[in-house]
Amino acid sequence: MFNRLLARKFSSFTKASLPSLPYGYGDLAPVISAEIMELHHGKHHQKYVDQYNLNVEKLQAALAKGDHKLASDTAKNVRFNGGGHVNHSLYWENLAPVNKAGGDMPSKTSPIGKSIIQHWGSFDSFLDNFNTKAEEVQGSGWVWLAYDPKTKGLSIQKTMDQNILSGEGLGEPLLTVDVWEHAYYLQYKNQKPNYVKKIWEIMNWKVVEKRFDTACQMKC
Ligand code: MN3
Repeated sequence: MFNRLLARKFSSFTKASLPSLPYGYGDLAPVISAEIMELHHGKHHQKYVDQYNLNVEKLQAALAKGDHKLASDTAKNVRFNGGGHVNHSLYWENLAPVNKAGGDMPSKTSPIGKSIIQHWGSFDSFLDNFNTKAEEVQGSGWVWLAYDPKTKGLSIQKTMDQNILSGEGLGEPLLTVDVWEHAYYLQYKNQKPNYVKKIWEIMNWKVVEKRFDTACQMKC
């Protein structure tokens, strides 16, 4: 009886679901084509969600059975697919169509604007440093503008595969760019630098500012 109750309690988890986008698949064109968006959100992100949910259930079953080898193997899949879901959700949210404030840079006197200028001297210098960091990602990964609550500092970071920023101890995410090939290859082929340069035209800085305010709890 107790075991059954425990199993029921343990197996109730809130499944991940694919977030709907605040814009249409074609609305980020010409920076990101509708074809890429449809595949990236509808197929790739959906698969991370499905595999995460499936592997959490497998992990629960393995733990209930006391199969620790299977639990350990399955936990890797939970981590990878859960990271894929979290990272893509952040990425969609920090993009916006050009006619909906996409690409509008923050004011130089806003908290995030001041902080960027303090760290990199100018917005252009920040963008150069970010684009260079994206080039340094060999294989699949993500590039981030990160906030470290301990030092109150901004930094540009990269994570590999679907590792999440805070999980790597690299701070809180303010902005992310997916640099897996599936994010750009259909349109930009092998020209990853062109994709990263263009993405600033659809960056939603309002969301970045909101994340910054939340991360530093207005003590910037
Ligand atoms: Mn992706």
